[in-house]
Amino acid sequence: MNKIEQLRISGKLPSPKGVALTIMEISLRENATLSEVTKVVQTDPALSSRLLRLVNSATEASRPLASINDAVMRLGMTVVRQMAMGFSLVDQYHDGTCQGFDYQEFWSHSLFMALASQELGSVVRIGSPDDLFACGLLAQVGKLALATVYPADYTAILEQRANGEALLALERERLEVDHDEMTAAILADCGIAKALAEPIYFHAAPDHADFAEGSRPYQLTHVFYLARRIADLGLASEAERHCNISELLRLGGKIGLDVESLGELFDRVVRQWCEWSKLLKVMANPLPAFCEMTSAPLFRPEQEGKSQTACKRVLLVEDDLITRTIMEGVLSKQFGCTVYTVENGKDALTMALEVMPQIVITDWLMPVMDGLEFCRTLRATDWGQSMYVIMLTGVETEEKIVEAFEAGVDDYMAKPMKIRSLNARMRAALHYVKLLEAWEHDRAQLKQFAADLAISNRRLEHTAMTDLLTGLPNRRAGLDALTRNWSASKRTGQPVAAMMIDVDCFKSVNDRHGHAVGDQVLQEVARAIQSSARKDDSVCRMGGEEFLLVCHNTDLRAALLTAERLRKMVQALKININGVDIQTSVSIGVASRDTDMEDPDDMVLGADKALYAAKHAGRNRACYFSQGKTHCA
Ligand code: GH3
Ligand code: MG
Repeated sequence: MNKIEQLRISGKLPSPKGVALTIMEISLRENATLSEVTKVVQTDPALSSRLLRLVNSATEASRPLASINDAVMRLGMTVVRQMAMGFSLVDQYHDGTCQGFDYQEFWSHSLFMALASQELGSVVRIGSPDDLFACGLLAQVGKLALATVYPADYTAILEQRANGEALLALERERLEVDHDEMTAAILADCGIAKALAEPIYFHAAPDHADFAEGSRPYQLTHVFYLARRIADLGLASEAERHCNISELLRLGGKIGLDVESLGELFDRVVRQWCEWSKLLKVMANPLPAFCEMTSAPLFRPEQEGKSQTACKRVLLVEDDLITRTIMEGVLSKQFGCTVYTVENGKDALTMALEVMPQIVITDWLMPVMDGLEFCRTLRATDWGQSMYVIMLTGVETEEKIVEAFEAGVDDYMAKPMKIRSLNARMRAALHYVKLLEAWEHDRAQLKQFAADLAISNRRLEHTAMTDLLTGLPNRRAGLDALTRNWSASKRTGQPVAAMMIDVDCFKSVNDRHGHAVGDQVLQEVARAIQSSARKDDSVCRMGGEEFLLVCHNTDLRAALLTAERLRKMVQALKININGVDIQTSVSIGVASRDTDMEDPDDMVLGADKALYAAKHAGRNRACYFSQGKTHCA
């Protein structure tokens, strides 16, 4: 028996109580009815008002529902069960005995993630927003479970301040089970479908899942990950926000959300978070608008500690041993910098190219190449532009200082060098380096963001023109192709023909074998039509079981021959689904561009009339439209 089974049997896993438990029991019965569930919900005013809030938040634009009966009907048995379970856990585990576990913060974050999942669900249209709310709320419930079952051990684990994979490994090592496994077990108990539970399991590290790119589980995993990162931003300290925002922009770009849409979504989630927090008695702090966060200063210089300035590379160019030794000591000990020393401008150039220092401190008067020439040469290179250069000067006349600045230095310092003065200069230099790094980081993020957005736009464009079931171009794309072919035909004088193809008695396939089998039959027919088309022809699914084939440079006679060949091909198709042979046929209406047709719509209309005639004449045949009349062979 595995660890989770043991815990389940011991009754220690967080589980719903009272009304929520009754709802779970009813809803898992086969003969359960919604009105039974409604009656139980009505006995709990808190649950009733929360369900009403949920149902009304998803339909903000339409008339709000006021009756719990309507709300339960709208949400359905599964969502009501999940929400009752989720809310019951929030109420019961507001607080607990695990010292290291912040229960308030946990629910605050979970609620934020629930609302972000719900909003993303309606923007990306990947699942029912209500379902996603429940998933978001419970996405990390395994942590609560570990805190509940092992309060002391989990406190010790949390004290290690591990995150992500490291935390999971620590949990497995000490408790033989990790919070992701616990979450999966609780979601299964809640009756959350596997199609949602699996993406939740992988959501914290989407790259670890091997879902096919673009598939529904893949998209759901990324939506949950983004929802989680949005919640992280909601609870982040002011100093942490900047990193979070850059990543959010990148993730948003991946699913086609630009900065503005992401900002609007975030602000909506924050508003709802504040409202919901009152209903659930969960902590929520007011947050600035998204656009304010993105335009906030990157960091405050006064917050800069030694740790932030550590490991900067400084190139010190000084021929005087004593000055060099003192400065090297200050720079490495006081500022934690890595210091490279050389004695003249020529060696300094070689060293600068090798170690790419962020800061250069150089003496003026030196043998071989002096500081001024070194600085000029440095600034003439691409790689030496952004280094911060401080010049040491023995003579502090205005003329000399101007000369130094003209050579490209950023600052100067008088000799003999004073430690206080060096400290002040270094603070300014480090401030510059920090800003430069933040700017470079942002630029890299924006570049990545723009690239992701471009890819996702191309994907969206493709999706907008493609029929999901058959993979053929959809009606919109088909009509575009029709217009293009029509114009080319007018321009070149070459003929063009259109065929409307409709599966015969398709409704009875659905009725007899079910909709899923009907879908597969449609896919087979689509494949047959596609394979019978020539390279320059365009095929599309017009909708339902109807297809349009536009034949380039084809007259009516040739089109009729093609139609007949296609008809026979479909009739001969052996479609075997789950061991059952299904036979089908198509009726085809053909028309070609005629002198009395004004636009492509006239040609399609002609093909439509011919299709109607083919159906009327008994189906499984091709008829054509010519000179205002339909003809069947
Ligand atoms: P006819 O020979 O006159 O064309 O009869 P029919 O049954 O093919 O036509 P009808 O218009 O009566 O029914 C078409 C059916 O196709 C009804 C609709 O439910 C079904 N249908 C439309 N789109 C899809 C789909 O994507 N998948 C499945 N499985 N069925 C679909
Ligand atoms: Mg049909």
